[in-house]
Amino acid sequence: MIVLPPRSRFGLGEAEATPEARYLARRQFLRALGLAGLGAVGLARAARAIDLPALAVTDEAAAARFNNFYEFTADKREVWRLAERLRTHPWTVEIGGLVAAPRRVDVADLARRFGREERIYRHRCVEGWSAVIPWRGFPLRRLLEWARPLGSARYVAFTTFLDPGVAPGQARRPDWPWPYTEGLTMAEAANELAFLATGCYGKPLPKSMGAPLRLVVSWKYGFKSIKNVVRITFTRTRPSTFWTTPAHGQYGFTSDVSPGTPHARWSQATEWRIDTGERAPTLPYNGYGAWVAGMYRG
Ligand SMILES: Nc1nc2c(c(=O)[nH]1)N[C@H]1C(S)=C(S)[C@@H](COP(=O)(O)O)O[C@H]1N2
Ligand SMILES: [Mo]
Repeated sequence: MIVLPPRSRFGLGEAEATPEARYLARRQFLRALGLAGLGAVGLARAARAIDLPALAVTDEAAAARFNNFYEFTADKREVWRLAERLRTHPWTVEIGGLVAAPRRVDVADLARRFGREERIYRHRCVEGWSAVIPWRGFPLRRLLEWARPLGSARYVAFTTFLDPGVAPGQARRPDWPWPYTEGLTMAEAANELAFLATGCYGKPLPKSMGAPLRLVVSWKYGFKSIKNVVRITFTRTRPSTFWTTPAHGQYGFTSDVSPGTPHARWSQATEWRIDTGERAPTLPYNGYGAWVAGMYRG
């Protein structure tokens, strides 16, 4: 039986935790993931900086002005203008479901707590366009360790804001399953690539790209990288997600980038860059197989 010290308002922070409490919390977390057996090896691997491929970054203005954010409009070149209406300060994120202690936390507090690093990732939309974005933020894994999901948690669900008064796309399509939701398995969420972005190009996120907090899962089609997160919930059963509801149908929960599996209406073999227009072959797992393919074997 593990006994942790009493919690502060936001629970036991990394900073104020004793090394021993931190160790125990981590053990508990690993056990919840079924990774306890990995022991020191797993921890060492997680701690090592990851050696991502060097990539030519997309032009910043192109990235901020060509977007999918259906809450506002289906017109990719108009999202940035409409998204300006959204108020993103202050911003609270609810963390709940199957966790030791549900919490509400200000997004600025998350950024302070988990620090920030830069990750340059490819982005591949299921529609066939791509970009390379220098994100700023922290690995989702850090938040998981802090939130301490219970052993019964098998999935993490993410939810975007709901406010049809501010978001014309939500008002125009009452038949769509708002709010936008997405989800990952616990193993996917704990993967070293899974990232929560608070910024990009060395600055806070523009609203068009999901300010103030956005998931980035670079090995999956872009729609999994949910913008503007208001809630993170740990669940036992697989959460329903925006594009897999009956209204949309065609994409599955996993949706890893897979050039050999065509969409019902187009090939996924190639992609075009939103800044240069260049066409290139699409890579399995969007080029991140070395980090993630192991999760899907067997
Ligand atoms: N809340 C929300 N998140 C979202 C979307 C959306 O419409 N709403 N679109 C998704 C899709 S389809 C893609 S390709 C990416 C686009 O991210 P970008 O505009 O920053 O390139 O965001 C994803 N996250
Ligand atoms: Mo997309």
